[in-house]
Amino acid sequence: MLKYTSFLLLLVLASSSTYAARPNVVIIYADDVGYGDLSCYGTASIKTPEAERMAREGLKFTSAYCTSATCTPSRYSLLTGEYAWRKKGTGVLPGDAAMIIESGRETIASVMQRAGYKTGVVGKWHLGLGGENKDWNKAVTPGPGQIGFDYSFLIPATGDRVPCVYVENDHVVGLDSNDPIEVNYKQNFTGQPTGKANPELLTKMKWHHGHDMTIVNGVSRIGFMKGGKSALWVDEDMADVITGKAVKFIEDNKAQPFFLYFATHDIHVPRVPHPRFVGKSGMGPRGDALLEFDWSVGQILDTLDRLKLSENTLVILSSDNGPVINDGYYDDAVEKLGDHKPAGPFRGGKYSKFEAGTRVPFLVRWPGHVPANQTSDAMFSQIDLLATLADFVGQSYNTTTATDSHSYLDTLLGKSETGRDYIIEHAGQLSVRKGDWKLIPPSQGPAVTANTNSETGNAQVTQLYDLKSSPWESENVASKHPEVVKDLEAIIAAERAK
Ligand code: NG6
Ligand code: CA
Repeated sequence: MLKYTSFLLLLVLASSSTYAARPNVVIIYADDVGYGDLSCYGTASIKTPEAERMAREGLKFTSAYCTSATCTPSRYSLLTGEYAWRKKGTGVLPGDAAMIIESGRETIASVMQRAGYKTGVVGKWHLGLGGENKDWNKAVTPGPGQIGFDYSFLIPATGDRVPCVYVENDHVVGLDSNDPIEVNYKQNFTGQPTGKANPELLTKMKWHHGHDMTIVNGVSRIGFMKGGKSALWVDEDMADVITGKAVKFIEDNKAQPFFLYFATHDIHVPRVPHPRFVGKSGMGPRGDALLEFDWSVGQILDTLDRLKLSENTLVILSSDNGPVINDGYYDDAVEKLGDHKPAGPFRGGKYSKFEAGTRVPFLVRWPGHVPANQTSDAMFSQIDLLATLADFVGQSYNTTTATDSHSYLDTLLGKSETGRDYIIEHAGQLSVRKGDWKLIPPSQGPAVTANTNSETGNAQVTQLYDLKSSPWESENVASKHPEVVKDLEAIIAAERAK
């Protein structure tokens, strides 16, 4: 009997120790932070000490990519392991869109859940919520809970899109049932002021393009909403609120393996950082929002240190698309940019086919496991995070849905310098980078967008660049290397045909 009990005890001990050994995973996903925006990537115009700390204590990638030059498709691809461009309806979504990831579909979260992790998402969602016609006053489902998240605290779409409320575990936070909330993306509600009709009510900043509809907290947004006054967010407090929720998720789950997807609002528009960051960067609200982002990163790292979880937590920091200066508000971003180069040495930015559209900061920290203070030039794509993290936690994954995801675990952990063979970059259409070659097939549309004044990479001709000699994609050598053009065109065609 004694023997049997000690055998049982041994079993319990054995299983609990494997459980405790499973490292936590945190993805910090910035919004619109460019390759050159963090001081660890070389800018001298701004100091981002917490991201620097991540680079010092971990691995910095120089050739890591999000999948698309805008948010929704990048986030869709990140979570599902399928390129968003394979699927209709995965462009930048309005704030009342239905959820675009099917309920029950495998995601990074559900893989981690299957591995016994507690899973949470905090921050910007922008993947649609609920169905087509939803009542925001009731449970809004489907949501993160249907694709593998145990906990969610969301900005439903973006900071510049209504509804301007948080949604926690399917419910709008702080809603008063006597003041129901209504959302409409087609027409305004009678008597509601808008940024267009009532510019005198815009106390924080004026809109430059778009963003001329419902006014919340002195800022006009995209879309119309009415009611829900007690639930409206205060932009200045947003980083504090969501960072607080992310920290709490870590604290609540410190005794078990957890996966946290922490998607900041910073540094997307509207850039309305907390007063303690205002004026601190000398670059106006965009720079101040960067400092606020960096502060959020520090809060996560500090929490892991304080709870003695750092050695047992893999932290990944990246961004959903490249940088943009004027994204629709008069917020001094253009005027106060100075010498700062948000895209670093690369051309373009958010919305662009050029490198800066999708080449983003990518830092990996896992003290004692991932080499500290190292740089990796391996090509890595966020599309591979699903397969790579599945590998990390010893799970198989659904290769019929996560069709584009492949494990590069050794690359992610800095054990190998070999990354992807090629990177597919998506901005309206597909471009490809293989080795030092970058191909942008001919495309219609303006070379520079009128509103954001950013370079799109559109050209009527085929563009081929040698990124080694021309990182800024200025010298088109397509006519000199027809065989390279053919090879790269074939890669795109084969990817499309998959
Ligand atoms: C654009 C918005 C831009 C931003 C972007 C989405 C206008 C004119 N511009 O349509 O301000 O919200 O969508 O950004 O409305 S993203 O990072 O979420 O992809
Ligand atoms: Ca974005």
